[in-house]
Amino acid sequence: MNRLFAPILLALVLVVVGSNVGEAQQVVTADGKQFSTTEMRISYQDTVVFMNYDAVPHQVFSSSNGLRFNLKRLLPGSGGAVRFAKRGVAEVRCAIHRDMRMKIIVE
Ligand SMILES: [Cu+2]
Repeated sequence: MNRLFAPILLALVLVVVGSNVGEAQQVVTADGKQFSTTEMRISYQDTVVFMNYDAVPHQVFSSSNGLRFNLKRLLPGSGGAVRFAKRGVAEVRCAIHRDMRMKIIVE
């Protein structure tokens, strides 16, 4: 996707998601069919925004107990936010690209 445009999209996503006092947001990007990090520690109630910087769709999900989510199809240039309201470890995957894996540790 157009890399100049990506930060603008990200800014829009962050505005839409909003944020309450005491809750933080972190961003994970998908680029080159890889997540930008393999492991991330966040605090309970934090939000993670997943941004697709690739030219192909991704489908980011977690089946981990108590931390399940599914962002469905994230088209190129789009993003989705997940708020983690339980402590634990979310094994995050892409349903389309099996090699895309990361862990979110919710403390
Ligand atoms: Cu993918």
